[in-house]
Amino acid sequence: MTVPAPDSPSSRSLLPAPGTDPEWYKRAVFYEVLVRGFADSNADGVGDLRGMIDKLDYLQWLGVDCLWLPPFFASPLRDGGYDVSDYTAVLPEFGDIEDFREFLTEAHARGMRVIIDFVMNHTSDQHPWFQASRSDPDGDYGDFYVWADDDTGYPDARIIFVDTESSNWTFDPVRKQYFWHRFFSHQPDLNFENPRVQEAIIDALRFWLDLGVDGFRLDAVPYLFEEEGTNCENLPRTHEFLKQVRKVVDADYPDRVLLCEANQWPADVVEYFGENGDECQMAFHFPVMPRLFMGVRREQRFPISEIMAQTPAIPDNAQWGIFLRNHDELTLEMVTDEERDYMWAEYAKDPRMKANIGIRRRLAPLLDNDTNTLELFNALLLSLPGSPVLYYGDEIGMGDNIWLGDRDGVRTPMQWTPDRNGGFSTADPQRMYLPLNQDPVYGYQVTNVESQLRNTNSLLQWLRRMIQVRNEHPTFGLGSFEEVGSRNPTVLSFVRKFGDDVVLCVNNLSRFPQPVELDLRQFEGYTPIELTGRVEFPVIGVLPYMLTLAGHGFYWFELSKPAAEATTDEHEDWEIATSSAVADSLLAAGVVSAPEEIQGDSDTREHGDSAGGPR
Ligand code: TEU
Ligand code: CA
Repeated sequence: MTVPAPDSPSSRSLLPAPGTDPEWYKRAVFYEVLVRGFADSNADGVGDLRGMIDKLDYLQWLGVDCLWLPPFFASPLRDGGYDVSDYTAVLPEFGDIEDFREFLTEAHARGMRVIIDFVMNHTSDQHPWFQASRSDPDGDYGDFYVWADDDTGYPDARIIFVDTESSNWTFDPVRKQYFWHRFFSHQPDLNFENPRVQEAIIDALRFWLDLGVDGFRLDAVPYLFEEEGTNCENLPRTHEFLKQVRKVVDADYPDRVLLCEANQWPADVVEYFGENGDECQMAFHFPVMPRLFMGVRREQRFPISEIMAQTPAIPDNAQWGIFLRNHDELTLEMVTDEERDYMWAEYAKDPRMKANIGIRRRLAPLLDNDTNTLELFNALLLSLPGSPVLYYGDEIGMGDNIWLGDRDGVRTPMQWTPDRNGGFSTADPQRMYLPLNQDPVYGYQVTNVESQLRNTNSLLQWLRRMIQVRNEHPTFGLGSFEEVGSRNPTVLSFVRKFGDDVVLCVNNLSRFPQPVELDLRQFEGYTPIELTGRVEFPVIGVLPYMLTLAGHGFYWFELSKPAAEATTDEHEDWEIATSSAVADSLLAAGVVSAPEEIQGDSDTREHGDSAGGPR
């Protein structure tokens, strides 16, 4: 399978010189890819770093700017690598440091950055630190973990992996004490009260920064410190330590990003940016994700509007990371109990689809493999404020396997071709680290990169085109977000503004065609140009702007400024505006609630986008 050469390799070949593009992450499209699941270069049934190198041309062709690699460090792999037994060693199955160095070089040569996962909250119980801590309590590592004589401490801390854990304490028969763990009992939490732990973690971060990684996805950061009488999440000491990490990165490693994973409510997550933007540059926006699925299934924009309205402003140098799916279950930790029941009822009809507080399904099966819905969700991912984070395989609509354990059903091998093992590996099929999907709908025989490369109407080709359109408009990464109201609750509309780069996004969350009247008076005289076809739509007047949308349809309009001189009919328009007929329709469209609200004076014309529309 040959990947077509990227349009203009030269333009993307060189990354800006270090220190010259500190906020690259605000314009970037991220792509999460499991080393274990992408490509097997040595026929042992396990993906590896050399396999990743073989697929960099494909990722460059797709148009992604930064690759996020979940943990590939030494690990017993009991939690997908998030149980690290050596922070500075590559798991031999995946390759070695030289393989990683070459992977980094080859990615950078193609203009793609690389961030790697870093799990600082806990290690594997197989980590030599823990082995030493349990066997020699008074030794150097005796205080590297959180030990106690009983399991009564921190009772207000919730259990995260409710499917497997009944307590956050586990008794260790060697040390005859209990150790603290927020996740699996084989993942003891590090004791960040111990300055030597903090040093060891920063040393490990420096190891990878010295190698040239462009940043880290900081795993499970809300849980670094514990305190009696609290839920042991988002504590001030945790923020202090992350600010320390940021200082180190800013001081010695320019243009590197810290993307934190804090599965928390917006008000708590924004703290991870630091009030002066001195903590993490990026944070995942967990609460918006489930509300996209809720809004579309309820065919109501309110779940999305509300969470956007509840999302506080963030520091100038900060950026949200937005995603639809990732390597974990679709988490429902940040929704209300009724919303969680609704989501389970709608999206997890088979109990095997549930995992912990969430749903272990991939994007395409969650959306019943409906092309329009898949395109709508990806359009929202690429247009809502924040940098989009794609998940490997979702670009071709890969399926899942709910018969596999834990979250493995969404971590199956990438499907490249209809050939043996989907072109992922030439090993015997029974040797795969996880079986490839082989069902009639999502099986690799039908859902694979090769067939979609050769089909210009495939999801893959469509997504690539949309990423290109997004790259032509910096407002998607850098612009403000302003929802545009309308009386039709099934339509979510918003404007992204960045200087003259103004884009109106109109999204039909319902499966049925919908009409909508938008209050675009602040853009009176502007011409909407649809971005995928560059077709001009009627000039915006003072009347509500009428649009009709296909089921799950969406529009991206560039709102281009009117030519300087006002045309005659536009003047007449304005005069008419005051007439009663117009008043009625503005009332009918719910744009104003009383006639006297309709302004008579002339100033709206001049200021264009600063008057009228909702803020
Ligand atoms: O997950 C951390 C975490 O907070 C989880 O609750 C997560 O938000 C939830 O599962 C959402 O999907 C991280 C990793 O993403 C996960 O794979 C690891 O198992 C976990 O840390 C422990 O390291
Ligand atoms: Ca391999």
